[in-house]
Amino acid sequence: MLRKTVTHSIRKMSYKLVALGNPLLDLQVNVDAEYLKKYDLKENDAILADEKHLPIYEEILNKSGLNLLAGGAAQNTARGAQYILPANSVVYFGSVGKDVYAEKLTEANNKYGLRTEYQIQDDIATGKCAALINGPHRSLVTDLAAANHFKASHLDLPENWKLVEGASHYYIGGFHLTVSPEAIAKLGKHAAENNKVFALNFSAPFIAEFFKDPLDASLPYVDYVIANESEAEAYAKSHNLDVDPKDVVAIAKEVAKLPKVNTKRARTVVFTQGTQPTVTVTYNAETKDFEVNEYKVRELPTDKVVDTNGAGDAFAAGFIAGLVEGKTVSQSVDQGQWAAALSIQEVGPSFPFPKQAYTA
Ligand code: 26A
Repeated sequence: MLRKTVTHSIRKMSYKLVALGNPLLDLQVNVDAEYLKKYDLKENDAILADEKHLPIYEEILNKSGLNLLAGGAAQNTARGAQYILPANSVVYFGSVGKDVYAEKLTEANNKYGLRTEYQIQDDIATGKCAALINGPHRSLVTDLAAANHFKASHLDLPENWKLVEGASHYYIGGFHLTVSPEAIAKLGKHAAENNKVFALNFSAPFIAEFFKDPLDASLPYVDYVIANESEAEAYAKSHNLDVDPKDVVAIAKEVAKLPKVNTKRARTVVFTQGTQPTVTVTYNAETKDFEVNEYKVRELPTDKVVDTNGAGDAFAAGFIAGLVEGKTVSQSVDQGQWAAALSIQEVGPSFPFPKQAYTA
């Protein structure tokens, strides 16, 4: 009798949030401005590595203070959301190799209770990201490797699709637009057809710039856009918007009113701006009205800032976890800002243990 009950509850258990992205191991190290200059890197950016960047990975292995940390933007968000939500709430999809890097990722994810359903590549290494910290800035240089080989068909495996069907919320790292727009569309269609919540992070300026077409193709599915001010600016420029590229409210309005597949939900655009207020714009397609709000951030004294690697992912974690919990947009933004402040006080895209509980 007891066994029967247990089997039943396991079968019924469903993960509310499904996340998709590029699992990476972060090689995080402090560098000076000169080092960034040598490789033509901006102090705050995230890029795909070119041939000329490849020596960086060797060089930083020999630098003192190197930290190996679980990274990958959407994976960080998934870990962060699971940190906040009850056990067995979040499952993450991505592709890794069969190596110690993947073991490191699994170790970190286990600590947070994040379930992963990786597609595993036999002959390709797990992706890595050189996270070059320079004071409050971070420059990220990524070699996707195995992460680049994720296939939408992985979601079709019956046990994986069951997880997709069981979820109510979906979170996509925009970085994955460089890998499998097909997988993103598959999840987007499912969410729209079933009136579930679908969120996309713009992830980096280069996505709006160089992956404009797949980005535009995914936006009709998106209920919540999450991005920062530099990504908003890149979007405005690459789409030739007739607005000031520094005017985040004007850009958010343009994005919010783009066509939408699921007309049962309004689109909300959330733009963070570092220590400046977070802006949200929600478009009501019926009345053609915009609701605009601004939220001050929870500013930290500078001596509490450890690094900002993963700060945006942590914000997204608190925000999407809030939506899963049924919180309002403004409550979810506050939880996002709380999560970002926690993560900024840790090394890399991490959260403190023992777990801290959110307070409004
Ligand atoms: C495709 N690219 C460039 C990337 C990334 C990435 N995650 C997915 N795809 N480039 C950097 N990151 C991750 O961003 C996190 C900080 O927001 C890093 O691994 C880092 O943990």
